[in-house]
Amino acid sequence: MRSRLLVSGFDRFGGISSNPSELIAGRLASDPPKGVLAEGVVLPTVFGEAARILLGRIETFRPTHVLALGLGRQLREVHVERFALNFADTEHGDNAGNAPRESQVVQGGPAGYFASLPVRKLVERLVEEGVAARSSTTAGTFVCNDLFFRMMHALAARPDPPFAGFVHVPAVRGMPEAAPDAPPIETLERALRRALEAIL
Ligand code: PCA
Repeated sequence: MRSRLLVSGFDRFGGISSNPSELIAGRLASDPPKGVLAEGVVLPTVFGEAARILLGRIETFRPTHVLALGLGRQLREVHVERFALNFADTEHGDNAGNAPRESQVVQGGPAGYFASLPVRKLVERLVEEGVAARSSTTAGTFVCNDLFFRMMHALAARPDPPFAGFVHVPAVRGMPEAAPDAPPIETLERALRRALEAIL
């Protein structure tokens, strides 16, 4: 069966100059790995709302694989996330002004879920493509983790769920927030396409 990839990114948040996850998601969707049918979606950086939109797209597109992307503004390398946690805590509001403190994403839900995309394989392929990358045990406690947890929680209830995971990218070259050795966006895009080719 032909793989169907749904790839998401986020809009700008918290005063950043741009969100590379939005651009990369768009480029991967319009130029997907060979033989793969892909769709992209840009999500608002809003607790709950981002997941509602992504889950709607999962319903209509019926992907075999879901890759959610976000910016980790303080990161120096790509983080392939292993766990989605049932926890939200932020000092800074999201794009709608929500700022949950020490709360559960889903009241009474499980503590967490594993990503179902092959984390180690993705990391290995990214590194082979010359991109600094590692597996990470937490996607943080802001909107990215909220999206990741809600997605995995919803998919856990389905009989034949798509493989799903979350990847944080660092600020890219040209952004004022970027580290001096930050990769150009094209490098990240190419490496992620190659990594996806290996798993789709
Ligand atoms: N990064 C934020 C939310 C949106 C994004 O791109 C995060 O890491 O939670």
